[in-house]
Amino acid sequence: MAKRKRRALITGITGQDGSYLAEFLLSRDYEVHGVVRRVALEDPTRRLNRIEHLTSQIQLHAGALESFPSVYRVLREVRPDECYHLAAQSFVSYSFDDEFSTLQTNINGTHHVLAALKDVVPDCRFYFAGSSEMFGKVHEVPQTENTRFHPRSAYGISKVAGFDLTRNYREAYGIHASSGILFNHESPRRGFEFVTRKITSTVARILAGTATELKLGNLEAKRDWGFAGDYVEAMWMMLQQSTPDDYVVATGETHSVREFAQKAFAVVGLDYSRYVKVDARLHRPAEVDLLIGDAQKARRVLGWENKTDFHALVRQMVETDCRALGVERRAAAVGAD
Ligand code: NDP
Ligand code: GDR
Repeated sequence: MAKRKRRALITGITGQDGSYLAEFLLSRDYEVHGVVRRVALEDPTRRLNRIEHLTSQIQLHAGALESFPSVYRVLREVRPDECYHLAAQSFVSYSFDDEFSTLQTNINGTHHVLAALKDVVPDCRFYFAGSSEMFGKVHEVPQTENTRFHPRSAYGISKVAGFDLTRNYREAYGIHASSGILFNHESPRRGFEFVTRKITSTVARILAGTATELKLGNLEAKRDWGFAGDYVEAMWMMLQQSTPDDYVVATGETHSVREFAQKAFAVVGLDYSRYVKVDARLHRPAEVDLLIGDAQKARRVLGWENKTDFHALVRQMVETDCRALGVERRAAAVGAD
């Protein structure tokens, strides 16, 4: 008899990570299901754009993260072997504008998924999308699984709560629940509001003649930036372990926003200092100044490795944005110099 395919459910499948994870799981012969907001099914061209190329291979289910019955229903319909809980209000800056919706979506959403999973499919393995924002005002450098949390935003607080909920479901109810403490990871599919994509998409627009400057906030903030495609593999690896646990996933290198901008403009032969303008309104009320992760445990236990370096990441993002605007020839001509 043919063996049943392993079945994965991804919340947040329409996001950057969800799209790469869906591709990765399909390549491993999983049956892939995703939870999406009902409006996404009504407006697929815009709202499903990152997974457009996958829609014939995956099954989508309408569900509201804020509603326990709706999450429960999807889990009962799908009965997954593995559940990757990625859905969240993920933009830190917005969490200062609306703490309430960020806390509600991120904390209750995680609680709903865990509570339903415990009832419907207690053997299902669970992944929680934790974040380096939990370290916030860092207590040590680099940050490991043992570094104390000190979140600096409602977003960071919501992720600490999700992390604690995940650990508690593991310890109290024996759920195979793991958290990845993932540091920033980017790609050409990154949302335009995040600083990396804001920079690379504006570089392309400047080259195309449709923008003349780039307004940024804090140029000195330092982040440990990796490639999303590499990071989703770590999520999967965590759920293949016999024992659930928590892992830092990071490159171990840190760069400032200024360095990112400098490099991105340099890819197309431009001097960033002529275009970047600092706008004080883009500074955050409480900033996370420096993040750099130590992923030794993920390397040792999971066998995970970071395959994309900072330079390759910046170049890939700039080139993709230039291609989308038809200015890749100009960019390539300079890049070849
Ligand atoms: P994105 O912002 O690209 O995607 C977020 C996803 O969550 C989207 O599918 C979005 O759906 C969904 N979502 C948001 N709000 C709701 C809601 N109220 N109900 C249902 N779905 C909702 O994030 P990433 O892919 O970059 O990140 C994935 C996860 O990993 C997030 O939890 C994020 O906080 C976390 N994380 C990300 C890191 C990174 O550097 N990328 C680092 C560490 C953690 P829709 O398309 O309908 O809006
Ligand atoms: P972050 O990502 O907050 O680290 O959260 P973001 O790209 O928004 O900010 C990174 C740093 O850049 C500084 N910055 C700006 N940021 C934005 N968005 N826009 C600007 O114009 C700008 N100018 C400077 C910020 O102050 C900050 O220091 C991301 C998200 O993916 C989270 O979901 C995830 O958990 C963390 O990474 C790890």
